[in-house]
Amino acid sequence: MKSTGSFDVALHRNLIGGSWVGSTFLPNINPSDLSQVVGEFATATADDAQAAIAAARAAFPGWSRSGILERSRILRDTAQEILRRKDEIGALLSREEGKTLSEGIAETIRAAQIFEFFSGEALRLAGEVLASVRPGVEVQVTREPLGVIGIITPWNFPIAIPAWKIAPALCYGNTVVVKPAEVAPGCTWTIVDILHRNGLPPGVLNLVMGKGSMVGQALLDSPDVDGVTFTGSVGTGRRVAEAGARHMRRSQIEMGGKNPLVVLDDADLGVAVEVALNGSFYSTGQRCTASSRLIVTDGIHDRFVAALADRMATLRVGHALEPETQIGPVVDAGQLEQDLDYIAIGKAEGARLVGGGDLIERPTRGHFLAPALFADCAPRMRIMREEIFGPVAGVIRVRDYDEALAVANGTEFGLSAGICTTSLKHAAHFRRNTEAGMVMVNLPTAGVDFHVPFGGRKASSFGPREQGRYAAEFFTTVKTSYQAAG
Ligand code: UN1
Repeated sequence: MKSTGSFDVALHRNLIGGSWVGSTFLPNINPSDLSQVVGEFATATADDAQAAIAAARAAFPGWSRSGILERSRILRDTAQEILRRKDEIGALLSREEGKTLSEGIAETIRAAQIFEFFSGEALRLAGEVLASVRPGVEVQVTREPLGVIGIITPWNFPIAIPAWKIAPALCYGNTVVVKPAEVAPGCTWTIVDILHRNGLPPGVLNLVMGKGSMVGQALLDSPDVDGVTFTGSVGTGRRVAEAGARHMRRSQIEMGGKNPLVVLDDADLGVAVEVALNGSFYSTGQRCTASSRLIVTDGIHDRFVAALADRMATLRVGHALEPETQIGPVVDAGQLEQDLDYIAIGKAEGARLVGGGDLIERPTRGHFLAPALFADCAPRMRIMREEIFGPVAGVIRVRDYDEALAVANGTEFGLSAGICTTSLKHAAHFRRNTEAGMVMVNLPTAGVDFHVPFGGRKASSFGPREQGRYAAEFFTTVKTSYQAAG
């Protein structure tokens, strides 16, 4: 332990083959208070990553044949410990990532629920027995673990995303090397520590924190990794897919979004405003499922923009741990710069800034940005085409539902799409015709259940869906076995 000012800054090491290792560390800075170091986290080298992959490979035969009761028990105990410590872990999440404390605790509970779900799934993995087309032959279809899984996670859901990749990987008998985002590694470190203490055998789960260009790249370059599951940017996702093709390896890739929320004339205005406010700005807009394109028909447009702007003006932006805060800080200086750049680009493109977009002073020095709303946006503008990943949304005015649907689908992304309407006909048509992996009616585009498939289309996702029972599509491989009856 070393001390900076009044904070004890614990050293958090990497876990390789069951041992905590590492001698160089980077500080994890609190975006609500840049003078506060949340902890010191080890930075792994490419050699550490190789050692972690070798440890995972060595542990695979044992873990893949381990009893399902043992796997289920470890996942359940982990769920229970996360839940027991939800206030402490939720506060850690808020301190390292900047979500409000209630968002941090809610995400921690979600991680516990994910471990609990997969604790049950470990006991439920089933196959099929079929009659063969050849008399006297029996056919079985079974699922086996894929092997060594490389997991690369982003900072914006620092506990839920690692949970929804690690839990199914272990549940189905795989071994793991996980690399969390450099900006917010603390929650992944905590999950790994809990799993380790709850009896996971050495080498089954290895943690390598550090730079994507070094540690992530080592995972991509290794011929000994059987599958990589990644959530992050489109650019990096493409590199993950290319490396996967080179190694003939399975890839599961979740990338960006430019998610549309359609608001029709017949929408309940109060519902539409709350849905847009939540979808666009909660979690500081740092969700790949955030609604960044608000596509609004003529008859409700002006009332909607005015009501949303009024509601935004009441949002309290501030330190993530203060109880009255509704919007926490932007995660780091680089992301803040990107958000401000896009706000400048929006103005230069001729969009009208209705409100927000300024830096905000608070008693602590942090990355506080007032959520920004643009109106008079055109679909071709960069702010309507490129993912900003911050609290910035734009309104596109359309004539009618048909134009709204065309604009909603006119994007290279296809993660989540939403509509606010009281018309059953339009709701049903939109659910069928939206080109997205997830669709929400009178609900925010962000904020999903943990037990059903998650993923998108087009440039948003590549490979099998995450979460729920569909997770087995990525984390297991199918075997068809034939046997002549004696
Ligand atoms: C959610 O909206 O509840 O990175 C989850 C992201 C997504 C997860 C969103 N992969 O924002």
